[in-house]
Amino acid sequence: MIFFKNNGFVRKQCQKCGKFFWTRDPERNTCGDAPCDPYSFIGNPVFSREFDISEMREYYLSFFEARGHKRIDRYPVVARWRDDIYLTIASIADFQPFVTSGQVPPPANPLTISQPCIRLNDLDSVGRSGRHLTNFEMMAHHAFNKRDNEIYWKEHTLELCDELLTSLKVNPFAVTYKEEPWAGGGNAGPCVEVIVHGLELATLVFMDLKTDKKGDILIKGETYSKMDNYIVDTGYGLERFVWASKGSPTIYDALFPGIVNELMGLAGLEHELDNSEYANILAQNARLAGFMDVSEKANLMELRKKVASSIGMTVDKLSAIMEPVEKVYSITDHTRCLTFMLGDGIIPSNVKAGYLARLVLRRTLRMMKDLDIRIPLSEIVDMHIKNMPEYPEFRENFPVIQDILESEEEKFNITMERGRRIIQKSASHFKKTGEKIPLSQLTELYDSHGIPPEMAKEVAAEIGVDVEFPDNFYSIIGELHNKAEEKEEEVIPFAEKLKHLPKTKRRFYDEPTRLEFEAVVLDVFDNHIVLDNTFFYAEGGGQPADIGVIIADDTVYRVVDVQVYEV
Ligand code: A5A
Repeated sequence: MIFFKNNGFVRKQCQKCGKFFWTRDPERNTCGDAPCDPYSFIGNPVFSREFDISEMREYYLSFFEARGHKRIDRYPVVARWRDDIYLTIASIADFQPFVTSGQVPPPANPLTISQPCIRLNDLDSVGRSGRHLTNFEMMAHHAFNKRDNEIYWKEHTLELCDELLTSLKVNPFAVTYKEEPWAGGGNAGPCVEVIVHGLELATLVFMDLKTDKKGDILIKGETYSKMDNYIVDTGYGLERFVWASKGSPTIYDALFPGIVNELMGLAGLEHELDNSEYANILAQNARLAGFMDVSEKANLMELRKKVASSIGMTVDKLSAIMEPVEKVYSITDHTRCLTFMLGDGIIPSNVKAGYLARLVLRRTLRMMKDLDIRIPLSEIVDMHIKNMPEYPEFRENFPVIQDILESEEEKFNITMERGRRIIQKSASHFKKTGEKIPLSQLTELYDSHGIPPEMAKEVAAEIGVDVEFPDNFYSIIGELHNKAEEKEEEVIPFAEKLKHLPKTKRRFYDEPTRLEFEAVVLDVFDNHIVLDNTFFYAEGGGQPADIGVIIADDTVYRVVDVQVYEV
C-alpha cells in the first residue's frame, strides 16, 4: 500500500505468530498484538490526555465531521432490520445487506457513527482479558464505493487513521498495522488491525466480498465471492480508546470505577486492595491479561498457568485471587449489556434476541450468587444509567426495565430450585454408569431448563459425579443462538429462460415519486412478466413491492407483486 511506503513503514513478519504487519520501527520483531506482546500502556497512558466516554466519542465524531463525513444517529442493539442475526455486532451491521449490496442508497456517504454493539462470542473472555466487553461502542467511518463513484478507498482510510492517532499524540513508532482477513454479517474483506502497546484499538476493513454458497474465496469456513461495490468498513473501539487514554489496570476500571468499587465492597474484596502483595499481583496480572482470550482457545487453566509462571507464582494462588475479581468485572460488564438490551426493547424469553438477553441475565445472577452480592440487578442497572446521560431513553424506560429484571430474578430462583432436582436425577443415572455428564446433556440442561453448567457441576459433585464443560461454554451458546436459522435457498422460477434476457433497468431510485412509465415487455411466463425497465419498486430492504397496473393495447393487467431475480 502506497501510504505505508510513503510514510516510512516497513512490512515485517511477527516472530511469534507469523502474521505480517507494518511498522515505522525497524527494530520491532513482533506484531504488537495480544498475546504476542503484553499490554505496555498500563500505568503509562498512550494519549497526551485522559478522555471519558462522552469526550472520546465527541472527539472522534467531530474529527471525521471536519473531514467531510456526515454524523449519523445510532441504531438499536437489536438488529430488527435483519433476518440473519439478532444483535448489532458491528457498525457495518446497520447497513447490511441492502446498503452494502447497493440495493438501497446509504443515509450519507461518507458517514461517521458511534454504534453500540453486542457480541456474545467473547463472553468467556469478559472480565479476564482486560479488554473484552459484551457491549461496546464501535466508532466508525464508512464510505460506500461503486465502480463509477468512488468516495475513497485504502490510502485515504489509512491517512485518516494515522492523522487521528497523531492528533491524540500517540507515539508513531508504537503503532503497528497487522494484516488479517475480516468477516461478519454476510460480508468480508482484507483488513489491518491497528495496535498500540499490545492493544488492538481499531480495525480497518476493505470490504469487497459477499457470502455466496457458490463463491470460491474461503474465509473462516465460509465461501465468498467478489462484490461490485467496495466499502470502507472501519471500527474503532470507543471503550478501548478511553482505556488507552487512562492506562488503568483493566478496561472496566477505566470505564466504571464507581460500580467496580461498589461491587468489590459488596463481595467483601475491598479490603484486599490495601494489601500491597495483592495489589502487586493484580498489577502484574493486568499487564499479562491479554493472554486470557478464552473465546477461541478455550483452555482457561493453560492460559492462567502461562500468566502465573510469568508472575512467578502457583496457578492455584493466582486463580484464587483473580476469579472473584474477574467476576466483579463481568457483572459490571453484563449489567451494562442488559441496560442496552432491555433499554432498546428486548424482552427476555426462550427465543431469538430474548434468549440472548436471558443468557446474559442468568450468567450475571449466577456470578452474583457466587460472590454473595445481594442487591437487586436493577440497582446496578440504575448505576449504569446514571453514568450515561447521553442515553436519556434508558432513564425513560427504567420503570419497565426494573419490572422485567424483578420478574426474571424470580423466575431464576424458581429455576434454580427445580434445576437442583433435575440435575440430581440426571447425575444419579450417570453415577450408575460411571460416566461423566456429557456436554450435549449440559447444553440440553441449559437450553431446556435454564440450568447453568456451573450449577450442574456443583450439584453433581455432591453426588460424586464429575462434570466437565469447555471454558468457552457461554461463548459457544451465544454464538449458536446469535445466528438465525438459515433460510432455504430460494428457487428462482424460470431461471433457465431468465438467463437469456437482458437485465431489467431498475429506475425507482432515479425518480422515486414517478407513477407512470413506458416499457418494453421482454417476455411473459405464466402470469409473470419481465420488462426492459421499471419504476415499480421491487420488494427488498424490508419494504414491500409496489402494486399497480400494466396497460397493453386495450387490456389492463393488475400488478400484485414485483420481485428481483438475480440469475
Ligand atoms: N466491521 C469491522 C470493522 C469490525 O467489526 N472489526 S472488529 O471486529 O475488529 O471490531 C472493531 C473494533 O471494535 C476492534 O478493533 C476493537 O477496538 C473493538 N472491539 C471489538 N470487539 C470488542 C469487544 N468484545 N470489547 C471491546 N471492544 C471490542
